[in-house]
Amino acid sequence: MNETTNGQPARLAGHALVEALIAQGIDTVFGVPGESYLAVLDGFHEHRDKIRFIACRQEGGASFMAEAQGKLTGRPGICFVTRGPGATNASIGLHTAFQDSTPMILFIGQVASDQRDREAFQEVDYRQMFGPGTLGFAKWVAEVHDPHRLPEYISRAFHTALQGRPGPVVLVLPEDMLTQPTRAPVLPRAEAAQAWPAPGALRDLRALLVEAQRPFVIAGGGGWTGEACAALQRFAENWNLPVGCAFRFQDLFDNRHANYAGDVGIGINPKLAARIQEADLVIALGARLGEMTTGGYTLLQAPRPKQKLVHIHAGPEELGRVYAADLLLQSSMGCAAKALETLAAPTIVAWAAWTTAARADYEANLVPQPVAPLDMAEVVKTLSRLCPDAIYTNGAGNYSGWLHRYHRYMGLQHHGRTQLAPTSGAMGYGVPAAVAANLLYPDRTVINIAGDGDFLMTGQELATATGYGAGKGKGKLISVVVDNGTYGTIRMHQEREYPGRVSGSDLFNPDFAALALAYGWTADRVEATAQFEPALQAALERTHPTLLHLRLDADVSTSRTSLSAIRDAARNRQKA
Ligand SMILES: Cc1ncc(C[n+]2csc(CCOP(=O)(O)OP(=O)(O)O)c2C)c(N)n1
Repeated sequence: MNETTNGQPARLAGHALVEALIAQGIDTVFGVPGESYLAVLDGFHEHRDKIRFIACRQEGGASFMAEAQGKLTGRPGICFVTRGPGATNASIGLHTAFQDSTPMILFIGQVASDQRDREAFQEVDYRQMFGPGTLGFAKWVAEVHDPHRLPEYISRAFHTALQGRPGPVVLVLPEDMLTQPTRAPVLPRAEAAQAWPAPGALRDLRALLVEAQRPFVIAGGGGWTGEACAALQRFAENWNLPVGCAFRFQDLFDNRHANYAGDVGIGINPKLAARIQEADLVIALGARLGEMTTGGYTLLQAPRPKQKLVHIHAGPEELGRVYAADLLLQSSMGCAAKALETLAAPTIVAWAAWTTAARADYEANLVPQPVAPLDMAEVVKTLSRLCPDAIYTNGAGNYSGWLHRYHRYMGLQHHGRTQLAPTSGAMGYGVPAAVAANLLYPDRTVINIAGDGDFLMTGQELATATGYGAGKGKGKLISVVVDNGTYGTIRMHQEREYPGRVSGSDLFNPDFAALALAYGWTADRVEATAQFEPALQAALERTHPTLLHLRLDADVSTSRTSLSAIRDAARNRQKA
C-alpha cells in the first residue's frame, strides 16, 4: 500500500472516486444503481451540490446517455452500473462508444475481493468480457484493488479515453475496496496529449495535392472540436476541395457550405459514390474507413484503392489497418486541421469544376420525390426550417435516411455537435441520447427521430426525462416516432433477398401517443404532411416534452424507393 496524501482527509474510497470525477470537470453521470457500489452512491449524496446522478430505467439507456455525453462534451461520458446483469445491459453503449470513437468511462460495481473467482452472485470477469482483445468494447479494462490508487486509475482512464483514437474505458470496483477509508489525493484534470503531423509528411501531402486532378476529402471520427472544424473548413476553402462527411459524422463540416458534397454512409447519393470512385486522391481525415463509410470497401477498394489515399488518424492502430495508403499521418484532429490550413495553396486549382459539380450533385439530391399522404422529406425539411440548430438524435433504421439526406447539419464551430447518431448502428440510441442532451444543455432544443422498432428499445427513458425535468428549460425536447408497423430495414432486406417471404419483421405496436401521455409527455398524432408543421409549432411552444406519432405506410421504404419496387425487382431478377 503506497499512500501519498497531499494533506487529504480520510474518506471512503467511494467518496474519493466522486471527488476525482468532480476534479475532471464532470457534473452529471448516468447510471442504474446497484448494491455493489453503495459507497459511490453515498459519495454522490455527499457532493450533490457539485454533481448529479441521473438514475435511468435500464443500463442500455444509461450507457447510451453517457455515450451521448461523450460526443457532446468531448470529455468522457460517465456511466455507473452494477455487476453481471447491469454490465451486460450496459454493453450496447460501450460498443457504440468504441465504434464511434467516443470518450466514455463505464464504472462497474464488482463482487467483494474475498468472493472473487467463485462465480459469486453476478460475478463476471470484465477483462475477459470487454477487454481490448474483443476488438469492440473497450480500449482498456482494469479492476481497482487498492483504494489509495483510485485517483491514478481514474486519471489514466480519462487520458486513455481521450488520447489517440478516443473510446471507452471500463473501471471495475470491488465493493470492499469502495468502503475502505483513504487519504488518496485528488489529481488534476486530464488534458489529452496532442499529436502533430510530421512536417515531412505534410510536404508529401502537399505534393500529392498539387499533382491531383480530382481530389476528395472525407472527414470523420472522434476528437473534433469547433476550432478544428473551422480550420478544416479553411483548408477546404484555400484549396477549393470537395468535402464529404463519414457515416454519421455529418456535423463536422457545415452542410450549407459550397465545398460540402454530402455524407458518405448508408444510402449515399449514388452520384457522390461515383465521384469518390472517380477521384484520383482521397484524403481521409479522422475517418476510420470502416465498412459503412467505404460502401462495404467498394468506394475505396480494399486493400489497395485505385485512388491515391492519404489517411490521417489519431490512432496508429487505424493507419494501415485495412488500406495500403500512399501516405499515413498520425495526428490529433485539432493539430491536423491546423496544419492543413497552413499548407500554401496555388492561386488556381485544376479541380474547380469538379468541386462545383460535387456541390451541385449534393443540392440536386436535396430535391425529393413527393410522397402522399405523409412525406418524410417534407417532415425533415420542416424540422430543419423551424429548428435549424437543434441537436438531432436517431438510432438505427431506414427512417434515419430521410434525416441524413435532407437535414443540413451545421459544422461544430457553430453550435457544437448537432448530430447524435450511432455509427455502430445501435437501435434504441436516439431516445436516451436526446434525453441526455437536453438534461446536459437545457437551453438547446433536441429532436429525436425514431422508428417504431427503434423507439421501444429504450422508450422507457421518457420517464427519466420527465423525472429530471427535461424540456422545461429554454430548449425543447421532442421525439418524432415514425411508425410503419414493421422493422422496416429488415423487411427491405428480406424483400430484396427473399421477395414476399416476410418473417420476424412485423411489429405489434402500442398506441405511442397514449404511451407518451402515461410518461407525462404531451403527444400528437400526424397522418398527413400538412399536419406536421402545426404539431411541431405547438410542441415548440410547450414547456415540457412532446412525442409526435407519425403513421407511415410500410411500403414507403426509403427516401429513394418503395418495398413493392424492391420486391418486384427481386422477382424479376429471380425470373431472369
Ligand atoms: C440493437 C439492434 N438490434 C437489431 C438491429 C438490426 N436492425 C437494424 S435496422 C432494424 C429495424 C429498425 O426498425 P424501425 O426502428 O421500425 O425503423 P424502420 O427501419 O422501419 O424505419 C433492425 C432490427 C440493430 N441495428 N440494432
